[in-house]
Amino acid sequence: MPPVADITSSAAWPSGRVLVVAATYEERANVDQLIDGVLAAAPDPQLLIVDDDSPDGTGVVALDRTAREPRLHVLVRRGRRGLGGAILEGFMLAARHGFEIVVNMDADLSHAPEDIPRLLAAMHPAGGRPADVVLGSRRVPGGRVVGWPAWRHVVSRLVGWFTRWVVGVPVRDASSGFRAVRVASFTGRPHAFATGYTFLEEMLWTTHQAGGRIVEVPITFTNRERGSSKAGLRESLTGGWALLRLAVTARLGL
Ligand SMILES: Nc1nc2c(ncn2[C@@H]2O[C@H](COP(=O)(O)OP(=O)(O)OP(=O)(O)O)[C@@H](O)[C@H]2O)c(=O)[nH]1
Ligand SMILES: [Mg+2]
Repeated sequence: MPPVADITSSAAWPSGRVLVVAATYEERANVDQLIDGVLAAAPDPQLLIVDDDSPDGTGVVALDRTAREPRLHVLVRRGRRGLGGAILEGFMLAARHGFEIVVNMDADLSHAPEDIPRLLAAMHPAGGRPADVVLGSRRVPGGRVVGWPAWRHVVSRLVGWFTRWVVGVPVRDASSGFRAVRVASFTGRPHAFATGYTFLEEMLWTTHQAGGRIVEVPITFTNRERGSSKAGLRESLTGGWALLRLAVTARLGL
């Protein structure tokens, strides 16, 4: 059978500097509020939704809105799944359309769109060296998580500890999916990234390896109120395995 074709929004992309990329899978209950929030947070950034053909119609809802929102773009990937792969394709589109910075965020409103200007401002600290990645961090002073059960804190801290001390990425919240990234510093490097959640840690590791500057700014992460988590047991196991493989690569150069 021939592969099914992707669906992309048809409107032309205005030229721009910042592209917000949000991967979605079954986020119908959140996607409208996400679009409203991102477009209202600042006048310039454009928004790309990368949906993996969600059965609940998230992609259709987003595509529908592109007719009225020139700053909104949608890619519905068909025949493939995975958070990392979706974000990576977002980066590639950003590079192709000449954007300088990608802001990556979750679509379930755990990341506040109002924080986007603060992340962008930290890319260019006054008098300091520009950053390659600004990480919205829950684990620096002022950062916090609202609404998680205790076990989520434990797992998240274990992943953070492992990435910092075993893989060797000098940040406190490597699994945060809220980050501003200089597109050229990322797409210019060779990579074979994990297609799942471990993409997030791996991308920081390659940045650090290449001598890139990673800055953490505090954010409040609010547990999702609508829709269901995709970070279930299966994703946790494949993610854990991918993280172990990353540690072996980082430590032994294999
Ligand atoms: N395109 C795409 N997006 C995904 C996929 N898996 C998860 N996402 C999106 O990635 C973001 C993070 O996923 P979540 O399910 O919120 O994972 P989490 O934040 O670790 O866990 P919860 O907040 O508890 O749900 C959300 O915007 C999801 O819709 C996927 O396979 N493809
Ligand atoms: Mg979430």
